Amino acid sequence: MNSYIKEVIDATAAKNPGQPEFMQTVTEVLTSLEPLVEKNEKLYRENAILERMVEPERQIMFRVPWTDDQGKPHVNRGYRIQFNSAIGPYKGGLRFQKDVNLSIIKFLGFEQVFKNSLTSLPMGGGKGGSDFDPVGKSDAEVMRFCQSFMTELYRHIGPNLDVPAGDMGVGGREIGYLFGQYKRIRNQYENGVLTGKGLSFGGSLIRPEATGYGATYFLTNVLSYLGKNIKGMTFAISGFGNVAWGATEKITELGGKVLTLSGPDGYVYIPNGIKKEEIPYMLEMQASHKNIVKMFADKFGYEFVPGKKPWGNVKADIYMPCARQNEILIEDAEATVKMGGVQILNEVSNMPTTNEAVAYLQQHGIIVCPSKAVNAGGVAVSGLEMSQNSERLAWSKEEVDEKLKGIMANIFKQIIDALQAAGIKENNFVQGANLAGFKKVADAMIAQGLV
Ligand code: 2IT
Repeated sequence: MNSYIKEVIDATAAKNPGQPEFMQTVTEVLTSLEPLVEKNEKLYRENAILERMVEPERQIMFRVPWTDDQGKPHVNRGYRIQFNSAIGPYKGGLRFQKDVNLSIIKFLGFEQVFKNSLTSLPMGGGKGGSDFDPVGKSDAEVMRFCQSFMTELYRHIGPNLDVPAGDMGVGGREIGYLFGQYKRIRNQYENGVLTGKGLSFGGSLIRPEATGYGATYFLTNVLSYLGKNIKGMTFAISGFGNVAWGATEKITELGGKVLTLSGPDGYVYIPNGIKKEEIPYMLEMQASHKNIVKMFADKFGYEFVPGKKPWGNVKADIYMPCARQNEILIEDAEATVKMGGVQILNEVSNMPTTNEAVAYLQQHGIIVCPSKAVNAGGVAVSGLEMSQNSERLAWSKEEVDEKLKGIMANIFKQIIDALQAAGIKENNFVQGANLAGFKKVADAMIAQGLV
């Protein structure tokens, strides 16, 4: 390994003990940058590019007190990591989930920097959230939590400073409550401060669908590059949330067959592929906030496999994890290869695959499309929402969708170009995405001096 890369990985590990997810992505990204760092080592060292790339510009952690419907007090921890603003204001979602910790928010923030760069829109990288568990909470409890969270967060964000959005556990309902409190405290109608808003107050058409649609558009670019077609291809999808829903809709529309959905409780097996009319039920399951996928199997009479994930258990042409980080472990990768039949892993959730599992799948001829590129459609349409808010105009569904398609095609092109520039012959899209996303941010940082 290049000595500069090794030094920075080692120093980052020493400085950030107890942050396994953050170290996982730092190791994955930095290691893959070898061709670029070899070529530019002197320049990058003089500008402390790698050292600055792994150190967030600002890290905010705060107390979030709130009371439940019985009047009992609770205290959660809030986070906002403002990772890199070289190419635009910090931009990235908020995750409300019980396991959230500093390592998870930092891994998400670090990945967001490169993902946002790949969209070609002027957005820096940030991420935030809380260990608040939305499962089983009433609307009123969620509202009080969001108001308390924003009462601290408002002073750190703004349309030209930092623009949060949703992620796991944060959807239209939460963004509405967060925006209401921000507007009240600031006494200004700055709707560009958050994206993923409702249509009546500055939200963009296609934003709810954008991550899943974009992931499917990305895949269609990959498939045509490989001389293949999505029609008739089979898919195993995990999750049943917003991202899985958008992907399922678009895949089904384009003639693909979605064979599975999953939840924390297990997976549903749909032998002939989900039917168009069954897809809207995914939204009802989400709105119930129960977080169980068995509801789908019960409703439509499909087989439910408790406590398992589809990986290595279900044969499908394409795997599309849409649930959470590290859901495909080395044992899942081994089972997948042993079972055979899987051609492409199209990662939709952020970092769904461990570094070891990615390497194993690639070694065994499975093409891995990295989440940084595949799921960038979500934040890309957030960027388009910011544009519409600045213009004080709203674009049509067709206009946003066309722009999203163009952005996803352009991301794939950047990956191919980066691999060519580095003289890499194999279809290592993981490396290509890192090289392309990183280079633009590094160039901007060098131009702006040591800040
Ligand atoms: O992971 C992601 O890119 C998101 N959760 C969306 C971020 C955004 O600002 O729309």
